[in-house]
Amino acid sequence: MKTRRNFIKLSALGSAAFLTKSCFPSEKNTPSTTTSSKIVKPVVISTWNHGFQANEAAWKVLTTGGVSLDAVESGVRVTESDPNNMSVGLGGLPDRDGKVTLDACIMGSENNCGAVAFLQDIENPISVARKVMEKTKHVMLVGDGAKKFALDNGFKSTNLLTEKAKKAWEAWRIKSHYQPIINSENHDTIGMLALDNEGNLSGACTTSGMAYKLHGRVGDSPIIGAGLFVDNEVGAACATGVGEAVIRIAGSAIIVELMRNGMSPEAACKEAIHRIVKKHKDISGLQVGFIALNKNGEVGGYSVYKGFNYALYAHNKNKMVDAKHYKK
Ligand code: SD4
Repeated sequence: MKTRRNFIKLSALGSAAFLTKSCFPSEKNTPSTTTSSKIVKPVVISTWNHGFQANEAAWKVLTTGGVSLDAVESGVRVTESDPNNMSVGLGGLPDRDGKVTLDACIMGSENNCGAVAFLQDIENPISVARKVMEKTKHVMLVGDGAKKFALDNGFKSTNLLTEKAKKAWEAWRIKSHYQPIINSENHDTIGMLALDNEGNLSGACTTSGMAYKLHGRVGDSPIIGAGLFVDNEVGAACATGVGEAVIRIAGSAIIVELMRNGMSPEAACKEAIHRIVKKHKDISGLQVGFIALNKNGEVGGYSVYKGFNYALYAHNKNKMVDAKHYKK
């Protein structure tokens, strides 16, 4: 049943000048001015090629009566547990000291959120983040404290440094050039957003962070408002790329605010990318990508450089979409 409160919220979204009609972003680089009256749900969207497989797991939850929070957790756990993925969870590239340190956060439709950062030896940080959210009064635990909390809550200690990642680190150490490369070949952070059949939004974001980062460095991915933000009245957004640039503009929170003020998901992501570009004198190597999903089930993405893509599952179809970008 459509409550009055929901109706007001959706009317406000529907009358916004920038909303696109289809769940799939328009091919043109400009936001459509068509208003939308039809809500698309469920929808799940996630970053990079690895999102495709993660979406499958999330979709299963969403189409068997599950809620968006369970969907995003199940979805990104697939990527975390994949030893061949070298930027998330097990098999992630280590920091410059050879330690795999993980960052993750999760946010639900009731402003509920949890996060872990600089967590070692735990394969599924997203589930630890969810436990922080559900079992403590805190939002974020880091380092040894996060690990102790995980072990106390039944998580197993696992060596996350695979032979492949160790070899890559050893090869990097020969020159030790700190040049993190973020592109589609690296398959980077997974950020996932979902809208369930009840119309509720959730998001999850998880990463091993920048390869060969300084020991102790934490990026945007576990920071609510930077790597991920969800406001169930409006929409959700998440980020991938150079975390420092995302933190500096409170990227995901800004995108949700822009959507609240009437922008389409794609236009809001584009504006946030332009803000990053404007604030940096030199954007060489500065890849950042955002994805966003609003209450109507409309999505969008945008990046600084060409090469960022996302997986979109809607209308019973999972597909890869190349994001629009600022620069080739
Ligand atoms: C970080 N944002 O640690 C992450 C890395 C990433 O695509 O997303 N790479 O800064």
